[in-house]
Amino acid sequence: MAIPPNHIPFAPHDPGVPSHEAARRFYETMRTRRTVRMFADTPVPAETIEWVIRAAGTAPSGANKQPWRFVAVSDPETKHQIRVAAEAEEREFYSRRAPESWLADLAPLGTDEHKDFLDTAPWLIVVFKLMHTDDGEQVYYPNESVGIATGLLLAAAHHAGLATLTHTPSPMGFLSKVLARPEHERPFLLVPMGYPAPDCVVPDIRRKELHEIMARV
Ligand code: IYR
Repeated sequence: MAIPPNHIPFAPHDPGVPSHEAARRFYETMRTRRTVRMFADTPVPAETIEWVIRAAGTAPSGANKQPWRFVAVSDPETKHQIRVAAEAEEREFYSRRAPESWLADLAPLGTDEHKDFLDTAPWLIVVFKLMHTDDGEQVYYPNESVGIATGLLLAAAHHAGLATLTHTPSPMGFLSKVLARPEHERPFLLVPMGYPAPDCVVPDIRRKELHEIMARV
């Protein structure tokens, strides 16, 4: 068959075991991922973070515009500035903005306006969505694209033995300011990354069973 313009042969991934076995093993790895709010201050090499971000950058995106930027923060001063600003927003959220029903839904998670982890975690990965590319080109499905990339980021970190937290201080505009990001980058998610604290505990939650999340036609 003639190769169409701009195309190259595809090299599929071979898991080396039957697909159900490969899929099961990946599930067994991923099922141990938990959102963690208690981090150790143990350093994580920048090289690890770079590989994790490379993995995130393999995500599909609308028209392959790759509308994301991952700002990796390890500077203690900057982390602290982020903590101070995030806690100010969160204080508003917990004391005024959040309706009672939302606070009731959060109660089992034990979250509050104290965000020690923003100082403690060795890395804060701030995920930005690009409203247009750095060259001014249009982007497509940026929310879907950056959402998928962030999912890969979490999976790659977990695969490397690192814990993550998907943190959504709201509104997140302060991140653009503190990190001096250009106008076309919009804060999407704040992901503290590092090793869990030795005494780390997590909420006792359950994941939905397959029949609850899957329908078959
Ligand atoms: N952003 C706040 C509140 C919060 C909201 C949801 I939805 C959560 O699942 C967890 C927390 C905070 O980070 O505390």
